[in-house]
Amino acid sequence: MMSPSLVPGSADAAAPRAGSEFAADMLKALDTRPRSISPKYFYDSAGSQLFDAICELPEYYPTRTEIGILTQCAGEVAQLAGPRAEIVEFGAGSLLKIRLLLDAMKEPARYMPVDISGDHLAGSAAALRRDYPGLDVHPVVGDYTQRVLLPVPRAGGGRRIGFFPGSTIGNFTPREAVHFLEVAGQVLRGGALLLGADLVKDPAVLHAAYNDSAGVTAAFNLNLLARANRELGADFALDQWAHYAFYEPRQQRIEMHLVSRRAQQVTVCGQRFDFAEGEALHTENSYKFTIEGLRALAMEAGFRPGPVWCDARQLFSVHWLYAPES
Ligand code: AVI
Repeated sequence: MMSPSLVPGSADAAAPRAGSEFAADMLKALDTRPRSISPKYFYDSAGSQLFDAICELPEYYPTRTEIGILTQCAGEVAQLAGPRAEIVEFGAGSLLKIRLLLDAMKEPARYMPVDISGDHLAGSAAALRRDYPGLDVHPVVGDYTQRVLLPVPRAGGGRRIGFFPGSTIGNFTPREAVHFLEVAGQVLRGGALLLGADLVKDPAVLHAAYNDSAGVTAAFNLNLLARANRELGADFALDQWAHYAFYEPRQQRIEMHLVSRRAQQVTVCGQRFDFAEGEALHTENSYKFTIEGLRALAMEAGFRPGPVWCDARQLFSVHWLYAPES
């Protein structure tokens, strides 16, 4: 399983210290109240490995549930996509998931994963070229939340089908989600988007998924501070911070925070910041959706909702959304 490569900025240990986007965003987060930083900074190589481990946890149902749904619906998806489809994956995600689609589709013509991390793209592209010799694998390095330049459609090619699995859409704010969908709609004009979205459910199930008994999600959250220590010369004492994740039903989202266990001072990029006991850094939102809510969001961005597939327990949903024609 590969990490979701959440939008840009997954630069690793080689990133410059004080001048990096991570440095600027961390300093801004620490200077603002309430303190909050984008979840994209989870995904350095240590964080990506921890995310892969999360996907295997018994409590973390989304990955295996979505794979189950994709296995079931791949044939129908292939019918809807038609022959010689050109697939655009937003993020260089799980090879397992894209293989399920490619294996079901009729002569898929082209696969274009879009990701900010060239290394990530190169690895998955090489594996797919080897296994699908007739497929034109065309990685595109870029930020898929902004307008990306894709190659012109191939002569005689089929529809453009977007793929955005994993409920990564839930890590955007609703406004960011609509913006992403608008950008995707322009790229996929006349085609469709296959989108994975985690569903609203029993809060106990959600709570367990983000508070696993092995402590992997806690390590994933705390890795943000470890990364700041590695890359920004910060001095976060990791044992003085608590992973705190809870479901907020009004906003239908899991919130993850890092909470200071005591009053303390922290130095980041040579600047000192005070934390009171119990003060938090908000590190992630993970929105959950009703089927109708997700379809309404998609319509706001100009998509026309098509079929939806779910698992028997209604934990997760996979949506076929028709992209605007013009
Ligand atoms: C990548 N994303 C969809 C995951 C989620 O569930 O929101 C990230 C994650 N955070 C904690 N566990 C998994």
